[in-house]
Amino acid sequence: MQGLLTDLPEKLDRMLAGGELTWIIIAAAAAALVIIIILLFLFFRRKQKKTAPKEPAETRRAEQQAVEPPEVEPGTVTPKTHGLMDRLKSGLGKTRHSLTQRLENAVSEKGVLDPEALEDIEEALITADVGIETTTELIRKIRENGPGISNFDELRSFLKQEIAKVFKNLEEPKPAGRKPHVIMVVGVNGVGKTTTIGKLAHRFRGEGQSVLVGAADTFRAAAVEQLGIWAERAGAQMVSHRENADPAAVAYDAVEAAISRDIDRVIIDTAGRLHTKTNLMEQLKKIKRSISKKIPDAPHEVLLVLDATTGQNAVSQAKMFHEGTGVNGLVLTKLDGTAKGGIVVAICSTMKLPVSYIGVGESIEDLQPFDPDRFVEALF
Ligand SMILES: Nc1nc2c(ncn2[C@@H]2O[C@H](COP(=O)(O)OP(=O)(O)OP(=O)(O)O)[C@@H](O)[C@H]2O)c(=O)[nH]1
Ligand SMILES: [Mg+2]
Repeated sequence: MQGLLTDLPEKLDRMLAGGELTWIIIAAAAAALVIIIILLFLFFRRKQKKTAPKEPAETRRAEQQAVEPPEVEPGTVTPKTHGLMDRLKSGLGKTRHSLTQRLENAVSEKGVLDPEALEDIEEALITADVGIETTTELIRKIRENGPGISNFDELRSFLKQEIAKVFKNLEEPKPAGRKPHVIMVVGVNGVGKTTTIGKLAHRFRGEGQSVLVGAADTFRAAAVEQLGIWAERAGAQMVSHRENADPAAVAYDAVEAAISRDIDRVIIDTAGRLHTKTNLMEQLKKIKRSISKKIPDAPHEVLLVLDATTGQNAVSQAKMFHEGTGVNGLVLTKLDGTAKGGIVVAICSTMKLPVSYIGVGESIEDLQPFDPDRFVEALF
């Protein structure tokens, strides 16, 4: 080791004379330069990420967590039709993509609707959860019109027209003769009842109506809190009791408060029920009765919220709730999260109940009144 150190100046002299040291210094400087450039690049990239606008999903989540109520001016949530269509199209994107691809493949190969093509069309509709019954009926009609359908565009417009018919002539809930119009919202756990109430309240406030929400989901304190945040954001009033209070008493007080405060719309939130438990259904009936003690023809709307991603299970939920509570309108949520948006068709044709609203995203604007023509237009 000592020998090495004593030899070092000599070695350096020799390297200098031979020009080796100059090369080593140049190489070291070049390496240092490269390292500095990489560090600068990483530094600017981080800075850029920090200042870049948030992704829409992040923004939406942040929006939902915000407790500050937005300024809701009358008319602010009546988006232009093309805006609604764009949102609907993007919400139904998964369903449309899968369905059109399958249908296109079914007809494009031969240009005629032979039994094999019909089988493929049937499979495409069933995969989109249109339901066996409706699909069988549609296939029968396509077969009858066979010669008139020879390409994808013809098939598409035929299906649009036939599916739109499923939604027509369904009895809509009648508006209340006088104030307040009472809406009771029911459905199993986690389907989106409270979120839908928040979106609805925002929509009605945007139309210039006064809104009061009743926190009749008293099973969890968090449920009242969640509804409170939505009410605040939408600019709605809220009536709530303590945790575990009688939900029917909350509903009664909410309607009473709405009458005395001259409110236009009352929306009652209820707990997520397991439709298989009869006692829970009994409680919903009790809530309904207590509402009608204040206003005999209320609730004017019993809206059943169904999660579109649960597929055919939503049909059995609809049957159970309809039997128990006399549902007169449906809300299909989370259509943005599924390729099986055809469930809307299956439920309407099975239940003969109108779809009042559809949820196509988590943001406050992502609830639309259901328009059959717009829906089929966005579906294919
Ligand atoms: N992607 C998407 N998510 C939705 C939609 N509607 C509701 N959600 C989400 O569904 C989840 C459950 O919503 P809630 O409103 O709490 O459901 P709930 O029916 O009130 O649930 P419980 O009170 O527990 O019975 C939340 O994360 C919502 O953001 C929708 O249309 N699209
Ligand atoms: Mg809830």
